[in-house]
Amino acid sequence: MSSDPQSQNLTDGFHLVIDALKLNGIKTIYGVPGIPITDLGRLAQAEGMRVISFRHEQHAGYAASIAGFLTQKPGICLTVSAPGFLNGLTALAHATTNCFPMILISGSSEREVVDLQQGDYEEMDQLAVAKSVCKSAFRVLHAQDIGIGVARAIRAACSGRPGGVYLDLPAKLFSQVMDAEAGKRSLVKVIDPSPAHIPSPESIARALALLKGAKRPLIILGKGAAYAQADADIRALVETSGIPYLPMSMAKGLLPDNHPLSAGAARSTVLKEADVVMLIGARLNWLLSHGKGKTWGAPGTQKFIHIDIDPKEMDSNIEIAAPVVGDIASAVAALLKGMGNAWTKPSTEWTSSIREKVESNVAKMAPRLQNNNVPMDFHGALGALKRIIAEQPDIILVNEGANTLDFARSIIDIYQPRKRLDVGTWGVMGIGMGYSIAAAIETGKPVLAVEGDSAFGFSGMEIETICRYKLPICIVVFNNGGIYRGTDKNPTGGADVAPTVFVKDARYDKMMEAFGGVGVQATSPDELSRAVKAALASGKPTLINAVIDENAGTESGRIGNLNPQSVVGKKA
Ligand code: ADP
Ligand code: TZD
Ligand code: MG
Repeated sequence: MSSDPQSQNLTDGFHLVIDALKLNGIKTIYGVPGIPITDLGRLAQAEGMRVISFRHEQHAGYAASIAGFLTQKPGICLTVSAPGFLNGLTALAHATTNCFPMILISGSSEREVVDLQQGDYEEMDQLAVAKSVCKSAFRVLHAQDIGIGVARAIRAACSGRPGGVYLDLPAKLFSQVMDAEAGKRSLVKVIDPSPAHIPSPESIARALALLKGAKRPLIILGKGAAYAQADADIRALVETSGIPYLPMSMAKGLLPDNHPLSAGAARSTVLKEADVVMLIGARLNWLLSHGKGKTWGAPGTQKFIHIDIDPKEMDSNIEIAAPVVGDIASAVAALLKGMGNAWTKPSTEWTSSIREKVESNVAKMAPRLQNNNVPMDFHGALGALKRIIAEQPDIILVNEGANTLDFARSIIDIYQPRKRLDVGTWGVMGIGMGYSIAAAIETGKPVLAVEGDSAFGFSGMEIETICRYKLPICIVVFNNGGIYRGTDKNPTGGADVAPTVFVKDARYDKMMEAFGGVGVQATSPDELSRAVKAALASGKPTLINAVIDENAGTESGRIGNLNPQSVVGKKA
């Protein structure tokens, strides 16, 4: 409340927004200041909230989205009107697509002027624009409705399938005053924002019957399972059932990647050969080839159990023999209970054949991960980072790029839940610094960001934010001189370089030094290892320019099959 004695008995829109957020346990705001929300940030800080100011709203938005994933509370992104709002919108859409709870709060211009299109400062009908990319969108016009507006936004973001919510707060709202007592009464504390969805007993029985009859069962864990924070039960389900599991990228670490039931290094074998597949918080989207085609077994030979909180997800791509609609914690607990103590584990014929495949693939890879080549290749550099994470498994790994992403995902083992954060459902570049900042702030753990040089560029300016808040983030830029590789040539022989190529021998480490952080150039895996260890030991913001052979990558990393290529008119 205001310290001005004249207004002891009054409150205003600014304070009501802050009080409403605080009442609901929200402690951090990620955003960029400006008209009309500058004072909102100032006052929020004065009232004890953490207000993290970014250089661009997109990265504040990505930070909010991953804060939502990590904490199950909506991450808050605060922006100015039209352009600031639009900059934050990409992240709001991203949060919705990835099922992360997030609220984008944007100031907006005067309704009367906007609606008559009379040309206000930063005029835009933001509510209408936001609607198509988020789960829900609300606008509050009166101070007495702020409490209910914030409550609706929180419940919409968290309940059912989590997602992005837009909250439009017109400039006039902030200076509206009302009686402080009435204001306090108008606030709403959301009780049980993501209520349990207990799956029906019939659906659990159907799933168990299918699992019981399976000869070659497989569990697929997705980032919904990581989000659900039912870590102990998920591990117990895998171990009690004895069923091999495959973690999707951000589900790595729910069980340690070196767990004897991990089929991670035998992905193509298990997807083809399993006869019953149980999906837990993973969609059958492009990342799983839609559950059909040559990645999978012959049509009709595989049956699916699907656990998801969103009923519409069932049969989205193929028939689901046993839909289990409910929240993962409740569903997994019910399955465990139903398995009891006398569950028959799958045959060792199935589990040992997977084990052998995993071990032979791991053994094949091992020598390449020890190489100390200069210039580095992806295996040598990532081998060094893999060994560091094995020694310090509470590090949060943030990862983006093409080759840098695909190689790191398969090479770096993760040992704890929610320790791998990456490009997600869209394969989006630009999450790197926003995710790193929120991961450091929300968890207090050290962060290692492994970034393609192109990927890093999308959010690179946020290294100033990292240095400003002195966050324990170590960024490793895998500098291969371009997108996928640095070797493309302009076929015309003209002065412009090819569209995928960057400045040769760029020194990203010097950028970090400009803001008082530590910059290091690493040309060998040994140097890289030493630099990362020093960064982790000091906790100082560090950027390591890891020089990677410009020939080392392949086009589009491992998803080259999705890349249409011209068959006509392409010059050699
Ligand atoms: P991945 O990319 O790892 O395969 P997806 O993002 O495709 O994962 O899938 C996550 C799924 O998890 C979504 O369909 C979402 O509805 C679901 N989900 C998220 N939280 C829960 C929860 N608490 N209980 C059940 N399902 C959840
Ligand atoms: N823009 C956005 C927002 N997301 C994208 N995924 C892309 C563009 C296209 N894109 C990829 O899919 S990967 C990538 C781009 C630009 C960069 C790959 O280069 P890199 O990684 O340097 O980050 P490698 O290691 O050189 O492959
Ligand atoms: Mg690159």
